[in-house]
Amino acid sequence: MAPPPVAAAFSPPTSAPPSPPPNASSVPKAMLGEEEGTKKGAPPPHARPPPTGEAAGDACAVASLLAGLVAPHAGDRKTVPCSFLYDGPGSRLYDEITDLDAYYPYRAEAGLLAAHGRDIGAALPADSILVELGCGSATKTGSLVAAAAAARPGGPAATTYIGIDCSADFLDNARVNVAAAVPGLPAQNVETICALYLDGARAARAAHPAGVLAFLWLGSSVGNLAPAAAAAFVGELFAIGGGPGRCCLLLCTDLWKEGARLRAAYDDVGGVTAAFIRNGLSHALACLPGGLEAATAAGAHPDAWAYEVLINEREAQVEMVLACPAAVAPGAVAPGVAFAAGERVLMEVSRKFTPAAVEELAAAAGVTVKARWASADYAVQLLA
Ligand code: AVI
Repeated sequence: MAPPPVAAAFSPPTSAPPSPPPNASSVPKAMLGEEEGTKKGAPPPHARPPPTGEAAGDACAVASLLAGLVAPHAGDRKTVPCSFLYDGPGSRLYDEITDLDAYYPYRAEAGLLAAHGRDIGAALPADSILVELGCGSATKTGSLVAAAAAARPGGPAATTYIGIDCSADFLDNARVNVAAAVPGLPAQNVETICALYLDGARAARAAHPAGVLAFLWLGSSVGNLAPAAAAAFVGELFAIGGGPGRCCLLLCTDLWKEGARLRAAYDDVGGVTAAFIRNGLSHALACLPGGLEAATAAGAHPDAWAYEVLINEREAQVEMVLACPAAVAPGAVAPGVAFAAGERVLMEVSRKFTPAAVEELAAAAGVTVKARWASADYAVQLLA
């Protein structure tokens, strides 16, 4: 079990987003702190918990959970914050997802970084300190750091990498992996911060008050945030960094594509994603007073909920939904919570981007897209 984040685990949502999807009903501001290593020892950065979610199980996360289940606006689906997906079993299942042939985003990002790493590295400010959000074991980042180091006049000796993660185990791996990928990088130039994303960014800024920070956010996790939440997060990150000129952000995003591929990626034939999503519901119900027992007694154990993937073209997002198999009486799992037979609960949203959507996100955060590298499936952009 990874240690809990050392930094303050939660800041309350700053504002409610103006519109659905309901998974954006709060702007989560911390990362899970209870994740365990996985079958491969440590998952790739892509397999990281949601970028900014509260630590599921903490009081604030339970409050968000209740808010999503008790009284959605008329016509809105009930929701479970996606932070509940990433407990120990959930992280292991997610790791399995990244191995699935149908789950293309992980390989798409790796391919894009391999193809354009040199250019991307050279586009980062020559004096910038590379600060990776949710670095995990930094398996994909090493080559990027090497490319950035090669592009600067001082080479690796003039390069500093800071990995931020809430798992000390991952951070140990990150140190080793980055050092191995960048010959000549002095050991003291590889720093790690065990913290939540924004807290880690603050710590990086405090440790390097005069430096330019180049934040690296791999994994397309921004897609798990609704537009308003994503913009709030990016805006806050730039505020911490000191604004454009003093920091920039390398943002990786999955691209909108035809429904069949999206469906195959999120509704795999082996049912791994379904198990991942049902596990999130189990985790969430277990955090409520009536617990799983009450749902089970009503005939609504999470294993009996039907998994559905909805391709929402209007919002350009994949929606992962569970349908309740049987009515659960008001108050059985928690005060004010009831489920009707067949009722759908939104468990996760995965937004897919177009260049225009990234431009919109940047503008809403008060920054600009300065450069973009893309394949047919995936994109990396530099915001400053
Ligand atoms: C973490 N995140 C980028 C994944 C995604 O593709 O949205 C989460 C995921 N959920 C089901 N499969 C993958």
